[in-house]
Amino acid sequence: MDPSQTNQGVIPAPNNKPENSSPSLLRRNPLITRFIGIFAGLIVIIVLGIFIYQNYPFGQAAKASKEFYTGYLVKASQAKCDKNNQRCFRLLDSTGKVILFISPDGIKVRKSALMAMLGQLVRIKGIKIDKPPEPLRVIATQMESSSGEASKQGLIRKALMGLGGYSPADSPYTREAGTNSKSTSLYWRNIEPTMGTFNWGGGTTGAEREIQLCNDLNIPCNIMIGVAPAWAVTKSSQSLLANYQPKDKTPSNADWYCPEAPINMNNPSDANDNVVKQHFVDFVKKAAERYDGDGIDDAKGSNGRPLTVQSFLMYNEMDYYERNCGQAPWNTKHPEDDGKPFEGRRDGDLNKNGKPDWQDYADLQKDFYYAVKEVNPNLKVNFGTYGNFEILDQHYNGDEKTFLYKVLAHLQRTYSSSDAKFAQSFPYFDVMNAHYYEVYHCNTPFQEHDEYSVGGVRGEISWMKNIFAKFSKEGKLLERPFVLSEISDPYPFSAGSHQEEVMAINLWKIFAQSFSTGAEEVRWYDLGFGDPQFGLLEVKKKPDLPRKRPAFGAYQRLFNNLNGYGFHSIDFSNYDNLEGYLFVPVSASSTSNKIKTGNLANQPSSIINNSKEILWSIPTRPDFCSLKGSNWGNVREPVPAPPTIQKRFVATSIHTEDPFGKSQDITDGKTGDLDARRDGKITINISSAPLIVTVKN
Ligand SMILES: [Ca+2]
Ligand SMILES: [Ca+2]
Ligand SMILES: [Ca+2]
Ligand SMILES: [Ca+2]
Repeated sequence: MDPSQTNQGVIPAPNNKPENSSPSLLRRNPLITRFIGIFAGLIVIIVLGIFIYQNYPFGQAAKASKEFYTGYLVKASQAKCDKNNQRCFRLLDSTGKVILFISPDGIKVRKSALMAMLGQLVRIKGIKIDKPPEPLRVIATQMESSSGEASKQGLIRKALMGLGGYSPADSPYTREAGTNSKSTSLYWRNIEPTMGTFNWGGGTTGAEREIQLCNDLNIPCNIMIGVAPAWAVTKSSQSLLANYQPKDKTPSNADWYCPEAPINMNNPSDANDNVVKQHFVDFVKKAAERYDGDGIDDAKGSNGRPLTVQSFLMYNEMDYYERNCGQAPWNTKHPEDDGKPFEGRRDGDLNKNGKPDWQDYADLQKDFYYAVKEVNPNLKVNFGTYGNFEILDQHYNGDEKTFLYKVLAHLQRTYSSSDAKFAQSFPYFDVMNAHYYEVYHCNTPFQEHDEYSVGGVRGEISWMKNIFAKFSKEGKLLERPFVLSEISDPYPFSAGSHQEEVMAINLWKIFAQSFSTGAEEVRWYDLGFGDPQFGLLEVKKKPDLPRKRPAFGAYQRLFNNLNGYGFHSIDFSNYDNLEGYLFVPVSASSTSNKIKTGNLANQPSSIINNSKEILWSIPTRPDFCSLKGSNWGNVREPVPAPPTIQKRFVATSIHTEDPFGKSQDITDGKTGDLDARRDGKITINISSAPLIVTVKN
């Protein structure tokens, strides 16, 4: 069969049948006309009846023998097949999430037919669930290719992309790059340097200028609260911090590298004692009241209107496990236990209250949540920006040893009985927040968790969803929406082949993969004023102007393409050698559209005709992560080199663009159309460098 019939780009052929030009016989004989009318009516009723019978379950018996599963048929990587070659096929939904594992032995179709259907939207009938619960092994008696399911209504969310870290509001580069999602930080230390004295800055501080920019652009602003003042930290932990100084840093830099210990929670032997925790909660309430725009104690912007934000979270990368330098003091490990940096170490108790600091963080998260909600229930509370550090290969010691799991488990265990509002409030945040760096791409847990076999950021989000699903809320598995507040692929990280051009290419790839996870906002770290290795700009010492890296242009081009678009589905047309992510326009007046998921062919022409696909070729999937090592310093390159493949788009005209600004308009049958025919399709080469292809019909 023609594979293009099940591709995303299929447009239903217009009905070109000529009108019946000779109705004279029918007009002459009304009896025949009536007979034909009744007959046609009966046919319609029968067809409709069969359709309803096949697609809607009737009663319990029908539900129990549900026989229709529709999804994209793919092969699992060899590593995931068991000895008997079971579960080697899978059925995926349009986002790459697994619907069913399929045993090839149980499918009564020829192997060659099965192979021909790979990557296509297929419909499986006669399924018998052989071995519940998950993972399902299914015995399918029939399998057929389906030209489009698309019956499920999905929500297409506007892709919100921005810059994480420090993207200053007063820099022209922030606006030039483009942003519709933003974060900024409120440092407790700067605002309340001595207890009870507040210096908010009245719209002139960095943080309030950032909020002003969000408000000017009408985009969500997300606020990180952290970095305690010295008076809020136990004295004993301050001296303890000396042990955590990086050896290569001079004492004068210590303040930057080790800014704080966990705040004083309740340490009877310390002069500051437990008043500090209440001060923190009061500070959070003041901040929330200042930026909720409800007319009470609101900060005013330069235009006289209140400054408003969307969400608050507590601490950056609080799960860092070692030395606790760099604003992340809540998951330390005692080096005196040493051996390995993570495994086997005792939990740190830097604030000396007799409890592990991760547990202090969990308790504080609950207080933080209630503080913000008390001020204004419309404000969102996010989980702190989770760095996922423990999942690095050498530190990963099982899901239940990770900071995220331990915090959730502690909150559930401690407050399910003692907090009357537990059922509504658990897990004490509305939105999960995480960071992803491309050097983690091939980490084992990430690789295992992405059913589409991309791994990387898709695997990371999937892994975290899996952690959530170990807990329940109101009788259902716990779920939370996600924000990726930092993604990046820094340059230069180590010697080797990693180049600034690779950074630009990977920027497109990681953003596309990130949006396919359903993340509500995705931000690149960063513009360049915070950390030179990560920047879109190479910021030199004054008075030199920053130099734009290729990634700056790549970011800007991606923003211009995706602004007003939302992720629709993964392109399964060449599962083995293609990664493709489809985006469709979202109505300008809202942040999301109800839209048909599944096959793009079933969408209205207004959507097909303006769809965009970000796509590139890949080495055959199971080989993708064959490169050894995956930690900082090891640069991941696809092994072996990806092939150049041909891809056909159903279109009369397309526009292609690459991360470096090279673009082309191609018309069916004209220059650039590799099939050289005017056949309603345009054929182009896809290589490992991504392209954005906009269909223009
Ligand atoms: Ca207020
Ligand atoms: Ca502690
Ligand atoms: Ca309020
Ligand atoms: Ca053509």
